[in-house]
Amino acid sequence: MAKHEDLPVPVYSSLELVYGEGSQLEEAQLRFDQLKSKFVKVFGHPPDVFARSPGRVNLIGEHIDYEGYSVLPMAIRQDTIVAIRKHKEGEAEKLLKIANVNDKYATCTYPADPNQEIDLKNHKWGHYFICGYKGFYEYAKSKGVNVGKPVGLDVLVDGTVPTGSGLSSSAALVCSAAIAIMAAVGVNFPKKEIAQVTCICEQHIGTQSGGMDQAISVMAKNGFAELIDFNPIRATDVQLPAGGTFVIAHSLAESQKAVTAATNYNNRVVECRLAAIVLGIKLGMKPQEAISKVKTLSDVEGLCVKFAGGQGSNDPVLAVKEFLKEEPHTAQEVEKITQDDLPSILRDNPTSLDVLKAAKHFKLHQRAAHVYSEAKRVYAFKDTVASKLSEEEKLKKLGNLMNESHHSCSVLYECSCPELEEIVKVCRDNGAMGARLTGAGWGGCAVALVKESIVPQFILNLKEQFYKSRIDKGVINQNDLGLYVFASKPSSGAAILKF
Ligand code: NG1
Ligand code: MG
Repeated sequence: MAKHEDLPVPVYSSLELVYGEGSQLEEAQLRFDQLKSKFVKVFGHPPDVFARSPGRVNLIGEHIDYEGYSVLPMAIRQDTIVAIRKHKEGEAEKLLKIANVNDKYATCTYPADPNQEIDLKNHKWGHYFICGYKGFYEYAKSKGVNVGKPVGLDVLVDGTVPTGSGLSSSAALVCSAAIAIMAAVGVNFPKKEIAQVTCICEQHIGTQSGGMDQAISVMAKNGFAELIDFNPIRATDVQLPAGGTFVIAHSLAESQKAVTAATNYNNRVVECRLAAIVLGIKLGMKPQEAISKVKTLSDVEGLCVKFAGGQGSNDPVLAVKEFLKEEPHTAQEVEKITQDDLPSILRDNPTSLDVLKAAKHFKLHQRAAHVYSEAKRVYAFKDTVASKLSEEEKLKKLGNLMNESHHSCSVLYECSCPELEEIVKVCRDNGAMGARLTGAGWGGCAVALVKESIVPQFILNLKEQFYKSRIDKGVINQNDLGLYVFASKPSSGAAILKF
C-alpha cells in the first residue's frame, strides 16, 4: 500500500470528509456559500475550484526543524480556503488578483510572472500567495511538467487561523495557494513533494524557516498528531492518549515574524549555523571544510556524540559544554576560530547579512544546548505515547516534557515574552499537566495538556484569570474569546474541493 505522504492531495466533492458532521459542517457550508457568492460579486464569475490547508499547533520540538530534527505537531481545524479561477488564454490582462473576505486585507495585484521578485521591504499579505505561486512554477519546471503559459488568476482567500499567533497562518496560506494553483492548472503531486516545495517557497518571504508547518498542513491525518522527519520528509502517525486534550491559549502578544526576522527568527538560525561550524572545527574538522559542509547542528551531532562517548555518555550537549563557552561570542571571536569573516561564511543567504548587521554577539552555547536537548525530548514524547505506562503516568510524563521544552525555549533560546510566561503559568496553576509556548514564540500562543475531564473548567479559569482584565482594558472583545482560547483535536490536512 502506498504511504499516505506518497499520495496526491485528496480531491473531494463534499465537505463532510474535511469538516465532519454537525455544527462544524454547517459552519463550513455557510463559509463556502459565502465565499462563492463573494467571488462572483468581486470577479463576475464563479471559482473553478477551492483548496484548503489547516494551521497547526506544535506539541513539542521547537526551533529544531531548520536544524534537521524531527518535530511533533498536529493540524488544528482552523484553516485557509483559497477559491481560484484561471483566466482563459487571451482573456483580460495577465494579472493575479488576490482578494480576501476580510476587509482588513486589501486586494493585492501582481503580474502573472512566476519569476517576479517579492518586495520584502514592502510587506503585504498577498506576498504569501506569491510564495506559493513561485514555488509551484519552479517545481513544475524542475519536474519537466508542462503546465502551460502563466495566465491571470482571480483569487479569494478566507482564513480562520489567527495570524501572528504561532499557529502557522502563513503556511496555511502558502500551502492552500500552491495547491489551489495546482488544481486550477489541472495537476497534482505527492503530498510529501508539495510539503517540500511549500517549505522552500515560504522562504521567499525572508524567513529561513524549516519545513514543519507546511509538512503538517499538507500531510496531517484526522485524529493523529504526526512525527515529522526531514531529509527526506516523512510523517508517522502518533495516536495521542485519549484522556488528554490540548488547549490552545493566545498570549495576546502578536509575533510579527516577517518584520522582526533579523533579530529573532533568522538570528537564531544564524547562531545555530555558527555554533555548528565552531563545534565541527573544535571536534577536528578543518575550518574551510566545516564552513563548506556544516549547515546545521544535526550535521555535527555525530562528532559530538563521539566526543561524549569518550566521556562515557551519548549526550551531544556534553560537547556543547566543553567547546562552546557560556558567555556570548563576539563576531571577532567566531572569526578567529573559523579563520574566515562572517559575511563570507553566510553569503549564501542575503537575510543572514541583515542578521549580522543587527547582532551584537552570538549565544552559541545556549542555542546549541536547546536544539540538542529539544531534539531528544521529541523522541521521548513519542516513546512515552507508545509506551505501556498507564494513561495517568503517560499524561504526567508528556506534561513534564512540555514543561522542560518551555523552559529551554524561554531560558536557552530566549524566544518567549512576558505575556507567554504569564499564560503558561496560569495554565499550570489551573491543573495543566504541562504547558509551553508553541510555534516561533516572541508572542502568539501557548499549548497546554489538560485532562479531558477538566477542560471546560480549565478554560473558564483562564478566561477569569488571564483574559478578563484584557477584555476590561479593551485589548480583545468578549465575543471573540473563543478565537483566543480553545481545545483542539488533531484535524485533517490539505484538500482540494470541487463541487
Ligand atoms: P511559526 O510559529 O509559524 O512562526 C516557525 C517556523 C517553523 C518552526 C517554528 C519554530 C515558518 C513558516 N515556520 O513557525 O518552521 O521553525 O517557527 O519551531 O517560519
Ligand atoms: Mg508562520
